[in-house]
Parts: sequence; C-alpha cells; structure tokens
Amino acid sequence: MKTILMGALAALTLAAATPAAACDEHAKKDTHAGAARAAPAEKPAAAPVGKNGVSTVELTVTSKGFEPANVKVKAGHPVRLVVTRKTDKTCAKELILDDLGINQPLPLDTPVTVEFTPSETGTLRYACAMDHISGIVTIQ
Ligand SMILES: [Cu+2]
Repeated sequence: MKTILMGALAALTLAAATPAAACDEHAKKDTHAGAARAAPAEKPAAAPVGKNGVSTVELTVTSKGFEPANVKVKAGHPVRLVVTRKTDKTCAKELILDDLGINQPLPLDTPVTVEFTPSETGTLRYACAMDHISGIVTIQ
C-alpha cells in the first residue's frame, strides 16, 4: 500500500514540473534560436500617423512569433503598440524592449498597450524574455 502511494506522489510531482519548463518550444530546436536572432527580413509594414498624432501599431503573437515582425513609424511621433498574444504555444509571453527599459507581460487574448516616442531614426528591437523571438520597429 505504501509503495503505491509513493508512486502516485512521484507521478504528481512530475506532472506539476512539466508545465513549468519555460521556452520548451525553443529548447527543442537550438538552430531556430540562432536564425531568429537576426533582424527579420520581412518588409516593414508602415504605420501611418493618425489624426491624434499617434501611430498605432497592432501586433499579434502567434506560433510564428510577432506579426508583423517589422513595422515602420515616424520619428518624433508617439507610437502606440497594441500587442495581443493569441497563443499559448509561444514563449513570447512578455515583450522586452531593452532600449526603453520596457518589460511588458502579454496575457493571453488581452490587448496590452506599450507607448513611446522615438526621437531618432533607426531601429528598435524587441523580443521575448529569452531573446528567441523578436521583431523590430523601424523609425524613419
Ligand atoms: Cu523565447
């Protein structure tokens, strides 16, 4: 009787430990991490400046990563990123924008807003917490 109970406990511990493994999608394929680290080759999607002077950019997190992974905005205008994570099959559960000190959690199916005003032209890179999945904002 005692042995059976021990077995059940071990099984429980295992089951509890499995979902805690972060970034397992990436861990399975190491080559993916290296490839994704390069700037996305995708042509930037231009985000127009709205009447309120703000460029609103809708981003989604899917199993493919951030979409679109490259957006173009204008320097000197506030940018509002509205980010919605649509899948649990991603480790991009946060958006890290190192240059601006932004670390924004991305709850499932809930649009969250990240706002900043880029003053200079160039690119801003953002990524998941483990820096596997990334995207860029091109500032012109
Ligand atoms: Cu990751």
